[in-house]
Amino acid sequence: MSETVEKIQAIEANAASAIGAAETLAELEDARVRYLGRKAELNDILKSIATLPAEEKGPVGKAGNQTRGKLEQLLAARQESLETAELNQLLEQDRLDISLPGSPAIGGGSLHPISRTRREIEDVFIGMGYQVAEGPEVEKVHYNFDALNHSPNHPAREWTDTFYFQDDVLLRTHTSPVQIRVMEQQPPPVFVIVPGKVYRRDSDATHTPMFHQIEGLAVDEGITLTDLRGTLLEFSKAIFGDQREVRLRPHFFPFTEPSVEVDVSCFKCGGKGFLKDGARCNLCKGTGWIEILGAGMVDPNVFSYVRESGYDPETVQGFAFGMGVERIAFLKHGIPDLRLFYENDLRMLGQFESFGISSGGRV
Ligand code: 2NM
Repeated sequence: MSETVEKIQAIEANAASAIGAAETLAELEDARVRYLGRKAELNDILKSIATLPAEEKGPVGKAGNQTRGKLEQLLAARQESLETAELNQLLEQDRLDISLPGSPAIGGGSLHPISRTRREIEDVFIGMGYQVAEGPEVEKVHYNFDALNHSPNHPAREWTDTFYFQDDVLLRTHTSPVQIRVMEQQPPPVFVIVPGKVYRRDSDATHTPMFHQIEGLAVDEGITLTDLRGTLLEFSKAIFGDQREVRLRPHFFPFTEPSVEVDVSCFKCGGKGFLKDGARCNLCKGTGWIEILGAGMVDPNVFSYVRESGYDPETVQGFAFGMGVERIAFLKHGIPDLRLFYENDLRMLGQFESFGISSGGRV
């Protein structure tokens, strides 16, 4: 056998083992360039056939072409098996296991404790036959102060206490102006509660510049302070527990005469002022009573502003009351700082999730 044919056989053996050893398509391409590329040794040999002695031309040409054909086959086979392996690896990496559990569900929302307390309070009065009324937060001085019998120099009118837009337009400081608007719209009898946001220039642990009020108004012929007391006793029992009692203390409000502050017997110590272990009750500070709202008999001067729509100060009587929703929620749930209601910290809000959601009579 000629030396050249032996060389071809050696090339074939080396090339076959390089092809078999290629682990990636890139390595296989290197082997192809090296053994079958333009500058490959086998190529040089085939190109030099013309210069060989006549008796060698045939065997060298045959051996060279056979080797080239065989290597091309080996390359194609190796390429196919590497491509299959690569594809299988990709498929394995991308496999989607549809039996795995999904990502944790996003928790359901819940009513804000202020909304919930507001609806609980609304429900108590809706149960007694009251209607819910709402009105504007941007209000005229006439409805916010004048028609509510505030004297021209009443301190609440000061710009230091109240947010003004203009001399006669402000952010309402209570929801009472809505009661005047209701009376303008409908003659007595009227039984309404008015929930909503109110604004005062005040800010510390127990006062926020915006807070929520619920006020109530009952007007008819023959309404008395006793009706007010009975209504607020039922309200207190519904919100703070069946065993509660109420007491009325004299007070002053511009729009009511007489005016009272209303206390509920302490629901922590049962009104005793001390706890089971004898310690002074820290909720009522040992007094047995907790202040929950202000109220009174509507001043006849207020009716005179709405006389036109059927409120004759000589023939109708009414009671009114007002409470802070934050204050009720904070007493009921023992929340230490009113500002916590507005930080929207889910650790706080999440503690109110499990309570039933009441519609407050509306959606
Ligand atoms: C309170 C306390 C006492 C009140 C009075 C009126 C109206 F419109 F009838 F005059 N609305 N709200 C009132 C009375 C509000 O909040 C502490």
